[in-house]
Amino acid sequence: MLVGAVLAVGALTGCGPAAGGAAAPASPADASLGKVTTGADGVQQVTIQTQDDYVFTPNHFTVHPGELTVTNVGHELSHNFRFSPGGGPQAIGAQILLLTSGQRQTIDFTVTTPGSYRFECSFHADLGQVGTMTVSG
Ligand SMILES: [Cu+2]
Repeated sequence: MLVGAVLAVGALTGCGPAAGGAAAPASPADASLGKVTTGADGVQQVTIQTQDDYVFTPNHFTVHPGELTVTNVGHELSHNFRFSPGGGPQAIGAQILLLTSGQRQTIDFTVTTPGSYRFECSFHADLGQVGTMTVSG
């Protein structure tokens, strides 16, 4: 299957987390993770995953308002996904309340304000399970 255009969405420079010690996952198992695609209906979609190491892969992506799928490929841990309260220029209420092992869920969200939005697993945010979504203008 042909996958359509590769969006050259901005230069993803400066992706490094400001905080030290955020160990990157050993291998980007799936190259499609974090890649934004646009469906026939114009809705953008992006998929990230999490596992048993308290990390979202990737922990940064850039998107317009759209649809987000989060997959837990972990074997033991359950996670959730939400945009951190007060973590962006606009509140995003869409969230995944519980993501058990092997499960994937999709949320739809609409934002109109460009900027950076912090997301997290609220269970493990203290362990560094956080990330940033950039909404481009
Ligand atoms: Cu978690």
